[in-house]
Amino acid sequence: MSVAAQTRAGVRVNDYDVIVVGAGFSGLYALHRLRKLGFSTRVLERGSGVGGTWFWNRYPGARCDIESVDYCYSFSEELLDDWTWTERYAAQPEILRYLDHVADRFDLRRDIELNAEVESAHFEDQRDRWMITTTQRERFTCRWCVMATGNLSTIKRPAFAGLGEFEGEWFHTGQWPPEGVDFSRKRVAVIGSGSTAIQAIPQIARQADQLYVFQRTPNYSMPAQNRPLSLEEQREVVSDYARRRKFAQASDAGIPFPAPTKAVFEVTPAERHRMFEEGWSRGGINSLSYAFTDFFSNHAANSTAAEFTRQKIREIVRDPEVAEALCPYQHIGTKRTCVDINYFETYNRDNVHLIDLRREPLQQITGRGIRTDAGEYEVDSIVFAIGFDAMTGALREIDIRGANGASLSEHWSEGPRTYLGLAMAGFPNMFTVTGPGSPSVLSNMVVSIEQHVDWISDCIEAMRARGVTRVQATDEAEQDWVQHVSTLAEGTLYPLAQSWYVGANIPGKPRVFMPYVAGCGTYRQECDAVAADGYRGFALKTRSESSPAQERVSA
Ligand code: NA7
Repeated sequence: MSVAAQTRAGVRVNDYDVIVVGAGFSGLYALHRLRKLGFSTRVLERGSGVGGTWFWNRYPGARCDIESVDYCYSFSEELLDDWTWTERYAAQPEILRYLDHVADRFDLRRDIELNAEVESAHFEDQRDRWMITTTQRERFTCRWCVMATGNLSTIKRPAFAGLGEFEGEWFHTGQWPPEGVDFSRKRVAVIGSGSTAIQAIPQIARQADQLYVFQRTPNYSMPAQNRPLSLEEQREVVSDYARRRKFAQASDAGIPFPAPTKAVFEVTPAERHRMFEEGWSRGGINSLSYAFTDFFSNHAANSTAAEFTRQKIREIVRDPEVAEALCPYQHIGTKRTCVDINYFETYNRDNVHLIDLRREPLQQITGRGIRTDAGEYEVDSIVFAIGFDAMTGALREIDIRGANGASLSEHWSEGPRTYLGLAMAGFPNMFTVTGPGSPSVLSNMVVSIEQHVDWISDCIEAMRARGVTRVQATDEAEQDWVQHVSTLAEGTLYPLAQSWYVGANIPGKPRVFMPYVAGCGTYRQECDAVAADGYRGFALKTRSESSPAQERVSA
């Protein structure tokens, strides 16, 4: 199992059993699990530190929208015991500290290569191994390749006319300078009004001299009702953690709350209002959606929560014209609901100005600011909170070629195709963590990540035990899964939204609803059944069928 350095045509090649791409929540846990199973494993991470999403997204106000006590690993009781969260929703620096702590605590760093950006991954048919190359010209071979590349790790690049002429400074929230940015005495523009902007705007407003928010589509946002977490509270949670996490694993969204039992119109309007008020006071991403079974499937049911939220916005924002411009009218929840701390309240500040791009479309960036149909706004800094090429971007950025040189970009030219969100037909021995076709971004990511990493590790271990050198999803299994995911989504309101869930935010991206909507619990059962059926839907090739060359390098 040890690492052997080979020389091919004079180039040093590092051999491993497994290469994991990415050192965020997924990659760190994958390394821990695989190493424990005795696989030589190397993690390649393009950042200069571990943390993935939480390494890059350091913009002011960045925090998780799942409660800290659930947005963390459950694989180690010791880790649960020796870490405490300070707030109900941890801020980015604290989450990054947690991931750094995990890397140290489990001695992971010695197998992580930082500043190593993977450029290509090519499958070698003769040897049943992947050849991975980084932009630094390092080469690695491995039997198994685990893409722990994240769902929101490829930014949508600002493609605004005139940006090159802008004389001030500009930033993308997803690539925030580690040293931070001081906006005091500055006139700042924020472009965007998604989750990121909604977190950043209240913070920037407190610092900047003037803040101009350029909003194209208003979004629904629920109050976080964030608060400090007491030690007693956390001790209580940890004392019963196994049960709590089991509950989350069996739930739809990967959070430990009971599933709703009633449809919206099964209760009286007064009762519904009371339940929405209760949810709003409790706060969080599921403030309103937690209560009803038909929230995501019935237009009229969904509209009741949408109107409730608009009413809240009108109550909070003093200027009725600004309040109306902030009111969303699409379905609530079908584009990820935002979670905020004083977002709508921020528009009551004198130094905050909402620019409604539906009334005055953005024309271009100029040397001094931003020009819309109504005039020019002079600013010193521009913050692009314009999102990500979500779910597929990070994989498509890499030149991935599977069996017979097939390219993943071509395989996905009409939208992502996977089996279980874990594997792609024609791309043997490659696994994706929380890939398209799995609950991923519709769930508590950490719960889904642990499930995927466990499933992948168990699969690789089972393959080793059986002497399998090549495992790949069959065309048929992939086709059936793609159809299944799509049929499930069609029974909901989700595919109707102009969201990054369907790729609507990236010009030219095929419109396909990417996540699996039936929930974490059902999904886990599907994955477990596939494994129990001897990896149904995967074609396996054993060592005895391999060539002598394969024998020499097999794990
Ligand atoms: P999102 O949710 O994709 O939001 C991006 C925002 O940027 C959204 O308001 C967009 O408006 C706006 N945008 C994007 N391109 C433009 C252009 N060209 N002009 C004007 N406005 C634009 O990304 P976030 O980073 O906020 O959140 C992503 C996820 O990260 C989030 O759901 C959480 O899970 C964490 P549009 O809606 O397209 O009109």
